Amino acid sequence: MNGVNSSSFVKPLPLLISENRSLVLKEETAEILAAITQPVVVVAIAGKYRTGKSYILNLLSNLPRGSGFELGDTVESLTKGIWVYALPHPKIKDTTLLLLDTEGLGDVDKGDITYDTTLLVLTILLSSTFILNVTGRLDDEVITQLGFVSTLTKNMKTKNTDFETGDDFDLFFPQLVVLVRDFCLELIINGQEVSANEYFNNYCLQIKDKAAKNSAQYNEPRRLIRKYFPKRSCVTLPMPVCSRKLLRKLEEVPDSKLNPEFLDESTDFIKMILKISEPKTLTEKARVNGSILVTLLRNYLEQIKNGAVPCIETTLQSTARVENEKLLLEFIGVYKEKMREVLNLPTSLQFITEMHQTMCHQLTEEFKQRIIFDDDKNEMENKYTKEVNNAFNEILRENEEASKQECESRLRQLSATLNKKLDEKIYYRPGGYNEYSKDLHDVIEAYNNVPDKGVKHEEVLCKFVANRYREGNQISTLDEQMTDSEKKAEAARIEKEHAEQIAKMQQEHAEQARKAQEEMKKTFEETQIQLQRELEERNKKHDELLKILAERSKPPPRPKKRCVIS
Ligand SMILES: Nc1nc2c(ncn2[C@@H]2O[C@H](COP(=O)(O)OP(=O)(O)O)[C@@H](O)[C@H]2O)c(=O)[nH]1
Ligand SMILES: [Mg+2]
Repeated sequence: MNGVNSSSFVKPLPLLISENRSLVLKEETAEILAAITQPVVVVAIAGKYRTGKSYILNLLSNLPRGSGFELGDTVESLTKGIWVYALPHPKIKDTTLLLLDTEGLGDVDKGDITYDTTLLVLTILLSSTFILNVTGRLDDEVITQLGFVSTLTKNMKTKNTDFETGDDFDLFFPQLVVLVRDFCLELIINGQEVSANEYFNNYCLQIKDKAAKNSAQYNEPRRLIRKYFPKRSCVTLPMPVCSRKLLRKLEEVPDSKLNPEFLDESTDFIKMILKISEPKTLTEKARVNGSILVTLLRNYLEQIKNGAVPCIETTLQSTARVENEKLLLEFIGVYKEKMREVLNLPTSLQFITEMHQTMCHQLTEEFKQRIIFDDDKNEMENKYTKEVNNAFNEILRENEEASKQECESRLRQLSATLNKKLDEKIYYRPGGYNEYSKDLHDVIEAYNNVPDKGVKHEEVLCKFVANRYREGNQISTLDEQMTDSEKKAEAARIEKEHAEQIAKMQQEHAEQARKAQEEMKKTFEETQIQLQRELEERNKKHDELLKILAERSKPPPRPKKRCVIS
């Protein structure tokens, strides 16, 4: 997660504006700033009005001339409150450089010490590098301008107690860069030419001997500057141009017409600021991003609005709470998004579990790293685990629902023919239950062969089958009832047929008997006739024979002169 950078910033935007002598957060800008999830390096500039603060920030912003922070070429300050511009850090990867331009201290229009101090306190608390822009000489005037540090213990506190010593301000403070503009003197200590840094640290901030006159008053701001800003440096810049006329239109002056020394030294200054400015942190570990910065600012403003002295500890705690909650939401969001990317629901429980473990492995460590503050760490980690589990369970539920939908839809498709047959009452007939059972079995088999139905495939099938139970029962009962009466009708039919057959056979038998009798009678009669005839024939023959015999038994007639047979 490289985070969102500064791409929404095309020009500097007002972050805090003054309304009725109080500072009001510009929500539109806060929203854009809060979207920056990259770590931020915050470079802020403060100092008197019209001392070239906006001009130098524009050099840092690298924006085209005329499109950066607006320059005030009249006495009236143009920078009301705090303005902000964000750009990708030119040297540190995946980091955003935030430039904060503050309203001039000692603005004639707003000669209000409380207002100036509030602005300074907020700028110091928000920045990682705080540039104090001064003009002219590197002398007591600079210390006077840094004199606000003496009032800081009254205007901010680190712990939520009534007594503030400022002992640990340095832990939360940015590094200090004193930038002296229009500087034209030589810096000499004990006859030796020294750098601005050396001069500032060894001369301007020198602590006087306690015995010296007014030493306590002299030493106090110096002691506090040394204490609160252990990391500090001082740079001088010469006049950019000589002519007053050109000074007023400095942004329109091309580089070629700028004082070459100014050009070189301002370029070195920009390089040095980019080099020494570190990403803003809340604690050793917790890096500030745009979102955290806005939350910090909101918290500080809330306390100031309620008339309280801004407390770093309270602010950090509530900021941590708010930011950790945001972080939690962000990570849960990423977890859900990534899970949805890899999962094509419905899918197997095993695959979801494997993906869940992979995601947890990838995200949890990063989450733990990004939790702000150790105090909250265990609680946040537990909350994170709980939320990830909730998200996991939600995905499981979604998977179950997707599987249910898929399985039901499949079953609906597959049982369309069966349902049609049911509508057309095709199964309501003897033997219909067998056909119904076969069709249902085919549906189930086809359903079982459908791949990737997910975790609910059995449950949906069981429900489907259970829902079919009543209808199957109805078909089965009807089938049985219809089959019973059918069987009885069949038996009666067979019995009747049998009886008819028997009757028919008896009839045939009788007919045959009758015919046989008739035949016998006929044969008998014919035989009788035949016999009669034969008898008559025989009698006739007998008679004839008798006649013959009788004839023969008559004595033969006496032969007449004929030969006699002997
Ligand atoms: N003398 C002087 N004037 C400058 C310098 N830089 C910018 N200016 C001019 O001072 C005026 C105010 O500049 P600006 O950056 O708006 O000052 P700011 O009010 O501190 O932000 C403008 O007319 C600039 O052209 C500088 O280094 N020296
Ligand atoms: Mg300005």
